[in-house]
Amino acid sequence: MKVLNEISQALQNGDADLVTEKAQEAISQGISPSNILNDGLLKGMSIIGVKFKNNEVFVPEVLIAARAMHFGLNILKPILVNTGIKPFAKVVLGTVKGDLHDIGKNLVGMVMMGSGLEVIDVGIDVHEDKFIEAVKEHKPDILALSALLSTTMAEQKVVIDTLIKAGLRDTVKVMIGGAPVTEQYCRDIGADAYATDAISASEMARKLV
Ligand code: B1M
Repeated sequence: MKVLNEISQALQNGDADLVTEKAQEAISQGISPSNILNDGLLKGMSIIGVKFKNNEVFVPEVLIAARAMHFGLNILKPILVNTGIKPFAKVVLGTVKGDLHDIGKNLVGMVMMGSGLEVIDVGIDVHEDKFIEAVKEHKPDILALSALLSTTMAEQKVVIDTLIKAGLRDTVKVMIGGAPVTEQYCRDIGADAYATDAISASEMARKLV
């Protein structure tokens, strides 16, 4: 569909205003949020990811594409989040220490909210002690840890080890995710669940509780 290609292209160009305009146009054409997301926004971001890897674009271009992605997600957020379902469980969600990637985390949070979970987002670059404080304060059913770098995924284990030391491991289920994370890694570090994307993260969260 033309408008989805335009969204993808505008995102690659880092044109946040055009992404906003085209995302609104796509909604008014009756295109589903998941199509807008997968075939527009995420398609554009994945092309940027490949170009970044191949040194065809650099951090500044990726940053402005990420900003455009946030604008697009903001247009979809009301549709993804407001399904009118009463929250049945609580999730504390954050990106681990040393990691600044938040697009995937935000998306996971939105889909979880839309499927009836209360989500407390503690942000990015979150120190293990801050996760522990959040568990003590909010008493969530699930602690959801995102990591996008192979260098920061080890922090997911640090958080689990810190939960054990604090005597809190049995009070909360731990879910992990992010591009470098695998099912095997989930088992290795003693997490309760792993999910590959936002939809399966919300389905997995429902199963866990
Ligand atoms: Co970064 N970056 N980045 N980056 N960046 C990656 C991740 C990379 C794969 C790019 C590449 O080389 N091809 C690479 C990591 C390599 C590795 O470690 N294996 C990389 C690198 C190296 C870096 C820097 C080190 C670059 C540098 O400075 N030289 C640096 C690190 C900064 C830091 O964090 N300390 C860096 C910086 C950045 C920006 C700040 C410029 C920007 C982030 C902006 C932001 O998030 N606000 C950025 C971006 C945008 C990317 C890419 C291009 C896109 C990531 C993204 O948002 N994808 C990325 C390349 C790529 O992924 N193709 C890349 C879209 C998003 C919806 O997908 O985040 O995977 P994703 O989330 C998915 C799933 O992973 C899953 O569900 C989500 C939705 O479906 N998921 C979960 C995520 N969390 C989950 C939690 C769950 C369950 C599922 O349960 C709890």
